[in-house]
Amino acid sequence: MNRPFWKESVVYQIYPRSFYDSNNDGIGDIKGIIEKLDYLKELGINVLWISPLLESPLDDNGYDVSDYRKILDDYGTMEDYENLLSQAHDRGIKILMDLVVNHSSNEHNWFLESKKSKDNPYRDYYIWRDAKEGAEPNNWGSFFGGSTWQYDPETKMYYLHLFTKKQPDLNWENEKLRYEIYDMMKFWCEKGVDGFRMDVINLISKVQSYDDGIVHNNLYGDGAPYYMNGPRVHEYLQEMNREVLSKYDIMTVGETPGVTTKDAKQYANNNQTELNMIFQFEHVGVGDENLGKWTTKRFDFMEFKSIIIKWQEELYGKAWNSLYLGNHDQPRSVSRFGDDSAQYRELSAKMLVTFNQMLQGTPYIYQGEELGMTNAYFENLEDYNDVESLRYFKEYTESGLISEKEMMECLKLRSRDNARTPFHWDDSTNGGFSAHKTWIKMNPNFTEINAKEQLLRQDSVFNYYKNIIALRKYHTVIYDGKFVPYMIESDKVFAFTRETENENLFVMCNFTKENVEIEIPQYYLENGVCIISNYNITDYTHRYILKPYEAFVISKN
Ligand code: ISL
Ligand code: CA
Repeated sequence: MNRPFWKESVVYQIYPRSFYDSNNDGIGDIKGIIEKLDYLKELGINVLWISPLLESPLDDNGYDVSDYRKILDDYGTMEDYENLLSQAHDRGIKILMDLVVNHSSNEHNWFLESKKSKDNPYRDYYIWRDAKEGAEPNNWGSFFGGSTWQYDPETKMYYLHLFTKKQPDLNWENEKLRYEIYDMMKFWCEKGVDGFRMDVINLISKVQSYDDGIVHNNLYGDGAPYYMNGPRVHEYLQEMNREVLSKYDIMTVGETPGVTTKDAKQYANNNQTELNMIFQFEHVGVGDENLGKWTTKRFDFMEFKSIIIKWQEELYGKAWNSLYLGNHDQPRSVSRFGDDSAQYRELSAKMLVTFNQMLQGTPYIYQGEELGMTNAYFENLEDYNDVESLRYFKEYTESGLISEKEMMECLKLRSRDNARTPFHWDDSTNGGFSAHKTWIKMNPNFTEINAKEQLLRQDSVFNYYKNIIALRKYHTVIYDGKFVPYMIESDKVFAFTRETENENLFVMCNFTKENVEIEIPQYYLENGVCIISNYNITDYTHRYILKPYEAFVISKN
């Protein structure tokens, strides 16, 4: 059967600042990625998504681009990037670029021009509004705290920024702007990139009335109904598809907070008029409360389970899922969904990847996840770097919504910095990442958790990841088998089967540290073969006691 490469791939996400520092300035770089391509090849992944490498003042670590055609000096040169493309391609690895076009940096030339005067040719590249009764045009709160509007004294108007004030939103209503973006995308496609991960691409179309939003947490109004999956977003993506995407053999994944399965079926429709797939957020938002993600509550397993089942069932045959448990915006997956204690860290990391990779869709691995890297759990506010953590700490503690002590606990569990500390290559200085003081503090546990040790050890998390990735080559049921949930009522295990005419899989994952009694269907016991198990067990019985965080997969032909 002829399948597009993006359905058959396992994607690995690199956060370049923290991957590998080749010139010892404390910052990861492109040459560092090139040096580690063989490591990635060994793991078995075949697509890399690299977080932004472009020119940026780094207000949001590169998600604020000031030149869409220039590599940031910290990371290297255009020549380095071209070299990375060819070296990766030589190894059969494709590269996705992170496309950040809902907003640019306020230091982008377009914005510098736009703010000069009301009749500047670039004025309409951004979203400018007059004050309303002497204040912000509406009550919307930004993703990173504060208002979404910033007053600019030069022309006495406000500009919209859904993220920080250094990330003004681009005005997609303007056709000229849209075609500049398409040209820029073609520039990168011609260079040889194999696709795009599109940052918050479902926010690009705004309801033009700019009405106030409902106030949920007593500080700002919720603008989401006016900018999430807005009125023209599908029109814009179809235009982008016609003008750029359809002209190349590339892969696209849209980052789309706040989407439902219905939205997904439009964005990632089988006719492929928009994107190949999207990242949905429901399962990583489980348990969010009135202060959003800033809570210390453990995720609710039953809710998590029903969300995953819904996405698996509703997209089957209609659109393609992307499968992830972590990325640079989320805590470490083993800390959030597993158990990062010394006793269960490796077992639960292996259980989680069994779960994630046996679902239907394209799996994503976030750097370090394949070692079972854990949250950094920084104790001091000074150790945090991320603009989101710092701004919310200030806003929520100063307004009295939460105490400083409680907010520190929330940061330890949910700050994006947990996943942004440098990769652990070995147990030497700074985990072998760099000989220089690192741009963000190291997670001190690199002495126990590092790639060098795990590559050598047969039963490491790394080798388990390698095995599970390799399974996809031999068991095509992993791509296209129908997902059928099993033991739906259990609040401890996540179990399901994957079914095709030629082969069926029985997948069992214990999400707790308790023993759990289960029944394995006779069908899978007669001539079934265990293809992976995190306890290395090969023999199963009808009545079976699962051990803590146990996971296994039985294949039946
Ligand atoms: O990180 C989040 C929750 O903690 C999300 O709200 C996040 O801001 C949202 O998913 C959008 O993320 C993307 O765009 C942001 C950037 O900061 C993120 O790193 C990026 O993944 C703005 O460009
Ligand atoms: Ca460097």
